[in-house]
Amino acid sequence: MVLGKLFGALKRTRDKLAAGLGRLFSFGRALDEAFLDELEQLLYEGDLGPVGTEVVERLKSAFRQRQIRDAAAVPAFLRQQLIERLRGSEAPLQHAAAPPTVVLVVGVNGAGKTTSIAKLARHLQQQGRSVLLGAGDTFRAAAVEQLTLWAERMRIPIVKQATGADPAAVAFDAVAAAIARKVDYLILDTAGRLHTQKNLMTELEKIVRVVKKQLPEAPHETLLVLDATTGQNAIRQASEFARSAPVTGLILAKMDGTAKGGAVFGIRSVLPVPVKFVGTGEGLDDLEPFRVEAFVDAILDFGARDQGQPTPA
Ligand SMILES: Nc1nc2c(ncn2[C@@H]2O[C@H](COP(=O)(O)OP(=O)(O)O)[C@@H](O)[C@H]2O)c(=O)[nH]1
Ligand SMILES: [Mg+2]
Repeated sequence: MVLGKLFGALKRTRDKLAAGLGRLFSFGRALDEAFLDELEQLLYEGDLGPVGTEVVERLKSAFRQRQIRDAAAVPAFLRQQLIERLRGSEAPLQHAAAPPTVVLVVGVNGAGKTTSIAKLARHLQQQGRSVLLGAGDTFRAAAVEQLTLWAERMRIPIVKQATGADPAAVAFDAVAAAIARKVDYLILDTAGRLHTQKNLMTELEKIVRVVKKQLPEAPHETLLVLDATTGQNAIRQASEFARSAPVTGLILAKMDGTAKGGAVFGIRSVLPVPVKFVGTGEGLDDLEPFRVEAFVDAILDFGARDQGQPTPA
């Protein structure tokens, strides 16, 4: 497997786990309850949360049933378990039966929405798709400018109104323009005032209603952008958004520079939708489709990894 940007981006998450895992696996220690308790603690500290505990519970029962007898078999077992936990979390971006495909992007302020939209537009553009952007974050003056700058850089058209305009009106205009211009994708930015504020959710609902007036099947994707550096906070946001918006996928921004990449497991346990993309930096090309195996391999480093044996069936 090619070690891409994701592997580089997850260095801090991997390093945090690796120090402990390396210690645990490097002395030829016997596999016993103490070993497994230590492993559980390590996974917990690596922000794997309850999933770490569940996986170690599985491991403990495999150990008690003598399916696993020595420490060398643990890495492969763990890897397989973590991959299993993320089953179903890899999926391509949906597209409409007939263009345009409407992608609504939601999330709290600062999560990385606007930057991720620019990256996603670039990604689609590179696949030969035409893209239109809708500047639906009309609350912050800088937000429309920020998206406009990205659009200009990529020579992508943008539909916008003045700061303070009704975001639903922007969405309506953007959908009309997407249909008229026959673009493949319309990506709609939104404001991200705190998700706990009921009016934000009311506003998102209004945007969706307005979009449906012209395209009943749209939005084809509602992507929630979460800031991976916030760990537990991202998990909380995921569960709150899950309750109020029909989120169909996730973008995990800022996976670079965080040691909390393991939060993916916690996020997926409260909001089991696919992780469509991972943000690995601030540049236009710093977006990667999520790959489960590559992700697990990027966070696990046992030092003595090559001792791993095939997982028992
Ligand atoms: N390192 C890093 N920074 C990011 C990433 N995505 C976004 N950012 C930064 O996070 C900050 C907030 O992003 P922005 O897109 O404005 O968030 P928004 O308020 O949700 O629209 C900006 O400084 C971005 O450059 C990422 O994947 N990696
Ligand atoms: Mg923004």
